[in-house]
Amino acid sequence: MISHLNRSFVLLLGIILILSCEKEKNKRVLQFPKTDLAAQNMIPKPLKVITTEGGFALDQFTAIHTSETATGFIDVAGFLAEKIQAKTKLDLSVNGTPSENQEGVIYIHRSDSLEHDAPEAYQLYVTPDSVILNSNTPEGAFRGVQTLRQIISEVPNDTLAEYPVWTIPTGKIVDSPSFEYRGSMLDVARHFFSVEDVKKYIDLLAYYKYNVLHLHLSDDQGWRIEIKSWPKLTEVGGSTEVGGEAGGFYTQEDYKDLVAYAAKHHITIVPEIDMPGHTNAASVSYPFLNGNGKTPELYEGMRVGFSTFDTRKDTVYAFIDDVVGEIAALSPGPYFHIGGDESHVTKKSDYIHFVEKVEKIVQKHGKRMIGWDEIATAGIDSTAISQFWASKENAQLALDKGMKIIMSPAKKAYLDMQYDTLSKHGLHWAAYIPTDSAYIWTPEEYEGIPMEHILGLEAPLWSETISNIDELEYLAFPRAIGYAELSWTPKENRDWENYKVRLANQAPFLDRMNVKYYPSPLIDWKKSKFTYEEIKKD
Ligand code: TNX
Repeated sequence: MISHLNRSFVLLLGIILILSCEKEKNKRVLQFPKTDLAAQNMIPKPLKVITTEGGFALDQFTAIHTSETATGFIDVAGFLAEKIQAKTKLDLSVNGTPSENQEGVIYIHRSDSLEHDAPEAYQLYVTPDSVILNSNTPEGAFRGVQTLRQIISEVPNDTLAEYPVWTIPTGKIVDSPSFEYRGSMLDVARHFFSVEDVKKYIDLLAYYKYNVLHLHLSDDQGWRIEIKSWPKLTEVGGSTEVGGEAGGFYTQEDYKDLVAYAAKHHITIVPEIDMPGHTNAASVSYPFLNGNGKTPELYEGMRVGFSTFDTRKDTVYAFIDDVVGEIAALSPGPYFHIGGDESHVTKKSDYIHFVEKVEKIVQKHGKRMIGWDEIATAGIDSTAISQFWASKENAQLALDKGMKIIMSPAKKAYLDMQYDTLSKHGLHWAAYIPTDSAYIWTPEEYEGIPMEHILGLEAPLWSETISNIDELEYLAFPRAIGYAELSWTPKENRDWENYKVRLANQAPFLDRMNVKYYPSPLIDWKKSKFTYEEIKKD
């Protein structure tokens, strides 16, 4: 009996055979010298790349096929078709009936016999006739699709035929991530960013194989998510932001839309409600929450560490139960982030009491708690995750408790740090982080935290100094691209000189996406043939 997988493989071979026989006469075998795929465009650099001479012709006669019954694969194929359309204007069919003109096929195939068994592992084989992307999961196929997008030539080769043909260099890629958690955080509290802005950030993160977007949804300057049982949080607490502009917030529908959009990109949203400090906006909305002894007033400055919840009131925990419950119900991911940083006006014993109580609430709502590194000072259990940002001592406390750690050291991984003294936006309290220094460090070994305890890497983008998408992009890019490689590619395969070339080659993509990246003078940026405005006019 042939298994379902084998059946689909036989079908694939059939399709390839029919197509290659029918078209033998006209077949265009694209000849070009062996290219080092990895040295050219791909970020993060895949684990193993074997190149061969030649190319696959991507044109109007190419079709996409998938394992039909493998859940999620058709969506991944649809995503690929959409992105190929955006890049080339070609409309490729997904699982259509082969037409007699059809030439090459891209097959996205579910396979459980890969060299690596991580859920996001994939293998990509490109020959002149076919592109075969194998993975055991839709996530893995989705990551492989990003690799494929990156190696499709930027412009069509117009000398080959009367119609445009894009090339995909032939070879084999075997790939799997080194960390399971590869994230960026966006602070939508200090300045609010619209659903559309966040979606664009998701598009860009997905292209570099990120799988987590952490949203910092509340802080002293603003509360950004609708809580139906506590409506003033957004009515009052959502009305301000740093610098006195109008603020804003996501309705639950907006948030669901973001969660769904992220899921389509195989990205998990991690919601954060920062407490017991960073809570001024909540306490202005509901003053009973306040524990700092002053009358809370709306705040639009940049100072930190002056606010706290009253950690000894039952009503505060009833409030937190409602908030965590509503957000957890909208968040399919496994995590809930409770903040926990810089609670400078909370007594130490109160802080510990608070974190321990909130951990139980988070668990009751079926989520695993994440908090900034200070949370490890409380008596929490090993399932909680500590996000290392500043304190080695706190990291050690987390290790002693057997907790996992997310690496976000401010000196290396903070996207809001200025590149240098000339940077238009950003802060520099932790460091200046130029593009090379963002890349040249080893999260696997940082501060002696053992690799087995590292869940992954996250690059936070705090927004005190940025208030629109252009400014967001200036700070995030190109550094976020480097963090993608640090969290996917093992340290043995990383090298700044090699990375620099691949980063330079991202310029056409970034331009096409209208990303206002910081043009670091350390990089010899590849000039795009067309400006974003010219591409849009087409
Ligand atoms: C520290 S990092 C903070 C944030 C600020 C950031 C600015 C951390 C857990 N807390 O409240 O926005 O510095 O760089």
